[in-house]
Amino acid sequence: MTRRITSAEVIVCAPGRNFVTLKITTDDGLIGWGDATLNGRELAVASYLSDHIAPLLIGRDAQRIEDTWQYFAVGGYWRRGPVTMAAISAIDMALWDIAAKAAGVPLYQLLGGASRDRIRTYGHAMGRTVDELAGSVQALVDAGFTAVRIQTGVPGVDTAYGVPDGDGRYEPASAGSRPVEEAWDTPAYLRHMPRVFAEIRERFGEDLDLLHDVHHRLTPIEAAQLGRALEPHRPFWIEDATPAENPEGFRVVRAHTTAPLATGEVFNSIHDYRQLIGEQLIDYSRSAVTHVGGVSALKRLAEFGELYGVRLAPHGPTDISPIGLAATLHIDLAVHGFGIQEFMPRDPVTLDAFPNAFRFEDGHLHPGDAPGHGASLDEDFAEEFAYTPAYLPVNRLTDGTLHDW
Ligand code: KDG
Ligand code: MG
Repeated sequence: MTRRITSAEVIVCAPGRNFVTLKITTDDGLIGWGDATLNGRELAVASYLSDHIAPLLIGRDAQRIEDTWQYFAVGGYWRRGPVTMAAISAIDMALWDIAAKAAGVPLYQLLGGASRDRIRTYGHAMGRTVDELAGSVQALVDAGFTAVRIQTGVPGVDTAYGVPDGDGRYEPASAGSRPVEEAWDTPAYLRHMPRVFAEIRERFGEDLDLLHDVHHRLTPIEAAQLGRALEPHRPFWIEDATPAENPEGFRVVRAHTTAPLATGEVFNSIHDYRQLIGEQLIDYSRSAVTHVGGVSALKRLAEFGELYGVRLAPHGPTDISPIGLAATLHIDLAVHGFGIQEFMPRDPVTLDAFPNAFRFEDGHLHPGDAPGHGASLDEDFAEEFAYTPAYLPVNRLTDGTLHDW
């Protein structure tokens, strides 16, 4: 029995922020939804999908998920890359959604069933000062989180990754025709961050897990220094301590610290992890279902990591749409080698545009039991929110040199 794809539509909209969504329909009336959002480069993926891929999807058997993945990832000749892989991710998510809907079960049941009852998450605590940060940590603890990512301003530096300028939510991409320029000072950061960890540990005690995202800003030896300095305060992990495309750099970091390391949100293939996982240079793989190749690829990554004790900790910021987050949660629930899930609250208008079945309670998420992955796009509602160009910031050192953001 076959189930033919009859249409593949790409919808670009901005309920709360920009999103690219793929809607696949089959000849027996099933609809599958995929997230193809690539922050700051949305239209490239939309064109890749609608100009090059959608025409090839028509008539294919929606049940041949693995063959379709290989058809576009290998059959396309040009391998990998964020645009290609975001497109493939959306197709894969939509086809798994259709498969689970056809079976009448939540997606995790097709992925081996639940390996746990609920998914532990970490929240984002942020503040320009340590006092503000402590207030934000407290709010997360009050909401039930047992793990928090701590990001704060560095004295003498005007901007900070992960910290909003004013009150309210943090959203790094900003609307406009050019990226905003931010500032960075590595020595000031390296002096400040251990004091922040000490203070937060002191105020909140030993039980709370503390995470921190360096966002690729340190050289390997600087990252090693940070790891050593934070070690007494027991970080749960240090994320993207050094640019991820230099896997040998992680050998240097590893040689000097036992602080757990997480990386991978900018990766778009399991191949990017071969050395990092194979040599046990990291402890958590951080890919997004939307960027690494969908449900099939994220599950494969979790299983590769299991061989080496590297746990899956999927990327879950606001630029992963509720469709991407929903698909992620089914994998988190099903795979054995799961670590923790990032969870950033979405703009309420985003949640109105993307009805979904996942639920948050007491620091944990569950994907829900609706057939499929449980999320979709309300197209009529979303039509009111037109795409606006927006970019991630760029970063400069105090002397004006461009630096990793
Ligand atoms: O698009 C970039 C963001 O997703 C990224 O800055 C978020 O680093 C991030 C994280 O860990 O959530
Ligand atoms: Mg990150």
